[in-house]
Amino acid sequence: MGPRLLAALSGVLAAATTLAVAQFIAVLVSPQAAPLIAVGGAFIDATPPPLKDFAIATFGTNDKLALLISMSVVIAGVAAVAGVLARRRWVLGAGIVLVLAIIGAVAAAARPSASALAVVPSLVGGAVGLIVLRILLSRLPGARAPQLSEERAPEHGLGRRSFLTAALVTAAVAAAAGVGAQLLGAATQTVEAARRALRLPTPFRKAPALPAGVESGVAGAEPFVTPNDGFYRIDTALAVPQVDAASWRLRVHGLVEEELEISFQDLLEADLVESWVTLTCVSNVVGGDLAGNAKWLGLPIRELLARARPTADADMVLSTSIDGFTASTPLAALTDDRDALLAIGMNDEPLPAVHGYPVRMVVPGLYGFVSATKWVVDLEVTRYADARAYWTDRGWSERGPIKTASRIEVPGPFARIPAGQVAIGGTAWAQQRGITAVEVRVDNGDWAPATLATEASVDTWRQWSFLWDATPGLHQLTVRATDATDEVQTAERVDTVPDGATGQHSVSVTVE
Ligand SMILES: Nc1nc2c(c(=O)[nH]1)N[C@H]1C(S)=C(S)[C@@H](COP(=O)(O)O)O[C@H]1N2
Ligand SMILES: [Mo]
Repeated sequence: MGPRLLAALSGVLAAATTLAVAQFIAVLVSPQAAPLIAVGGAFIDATPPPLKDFAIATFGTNDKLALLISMSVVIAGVAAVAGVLARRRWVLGAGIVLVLAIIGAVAAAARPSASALAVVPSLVGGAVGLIVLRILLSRLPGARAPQLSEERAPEHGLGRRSFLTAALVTAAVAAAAGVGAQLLGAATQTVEAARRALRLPTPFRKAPALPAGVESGVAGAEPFVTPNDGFYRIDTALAVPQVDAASWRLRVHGLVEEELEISFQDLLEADLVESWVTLTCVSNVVGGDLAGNAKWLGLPIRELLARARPTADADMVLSTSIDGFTASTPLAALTDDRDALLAIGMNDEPLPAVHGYPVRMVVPGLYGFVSATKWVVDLEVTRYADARAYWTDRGWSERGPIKTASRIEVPGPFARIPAGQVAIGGTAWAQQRGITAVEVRVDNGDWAPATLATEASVDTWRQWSFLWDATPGLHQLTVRATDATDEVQTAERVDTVPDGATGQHSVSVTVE
């Protein structure tokens, strides 16, 4: 390797050390203050809707991992350039490192819920990075001996060996800091420990037992109840917010006769209800899997609002998460008789951290982006004319009633299946309205009725099945649903932006 390449390597090693040290300190200060997390968070907030849509469509719920990897690649590139520059002109290279550290610090300080200490991880990391870069460059073959006396230069071992040793030591230090940060992070997960220790109270009103026959029985179809660890996750939080239930408070204020504040203990002691509700994401494409069905336990939001007494001119509730995300929910959807909940339980467990522990909103009939605020800490009763939510500011709609949808789960796309009787199966949903019919079409044939599985409630999805006499050849299967308003799911293809996709789901299969 030539000295230029080694200088580039020095830059990359210095950057790795910076990030690892900053990560380690962030565990002590605040996980959200780690530079990658803070800059990534700022990036997510600034992402234009088409790019966000592309990211979700391409990487699905791995969009965060994809972002972190892309950021690391970019930083490694910039750091390599900084190393090469610093070899000839120290200030240039050092300047780049400093700018990166300052970007990290500013991003961390600008995050919602940031404390004054938020700048510390990036700044200390940057300082360590500078020192590392300086040491490595001084050991490059042919480098001028740093300061000291001229005579000592030769025995200073300014050769490949000396550089290699320093590089290995640096890599080891960076790796140790990174691993240490992980271990320390795990050891200090007091929030997760509190979550595990939490016993959910007995519901005041239990969810009705699921009727027999809610599953279509088609092998390979999605389960009717989505297990918590298989439930889709969509949010803007690069690091999952760690919220202490004991100090959690929810403020209800704005256009109300009486402001109020409740604690987690208040919720545990309230009359909680259970409800089966299917949650869906506005970013779900036709046939997509950004939907899940769970049994939620929580306090009807209508009861809180009844205590706060919204004034007559209010028409919206702006809910805010501890990480700054906001959603605008029609006041009517939170005061009518649907089970709009301030939820603490999901499928008989405390909410998992990624799904909003300790408290989130669940509102049947509305896409998550306008209703399902996780880690919720504030409800402001207001008006659509006066306030805008997170995604509305980014090109999405201010309201988001869920559109009637259906999908084919079995057979999968491009499946090869034997001729004869084949069970086709899938799920349809139209929360708040309910599904009354599902039809299947083979190629350009007539629509034929599918068999509906039993409905659990109008707020849950409904499974269906269809027995098909498959004949050899390439076939296209298409599905459409009808909701209880007699509206048949449209074939017109509409994009997810601004208020949800429409169109019918098709799969192509080969019958052999
Ligand atoms: N705090 C917070 N809550 C949020 C979001 C978010 O980005 N931040 N995303 C919303 C969106 S777009 C959806 S679809 C649902 C998804 O909930 P889940 O991740 O539990 O499935 O959460 C909603 N609540
Ligand atoms: Mo969403």
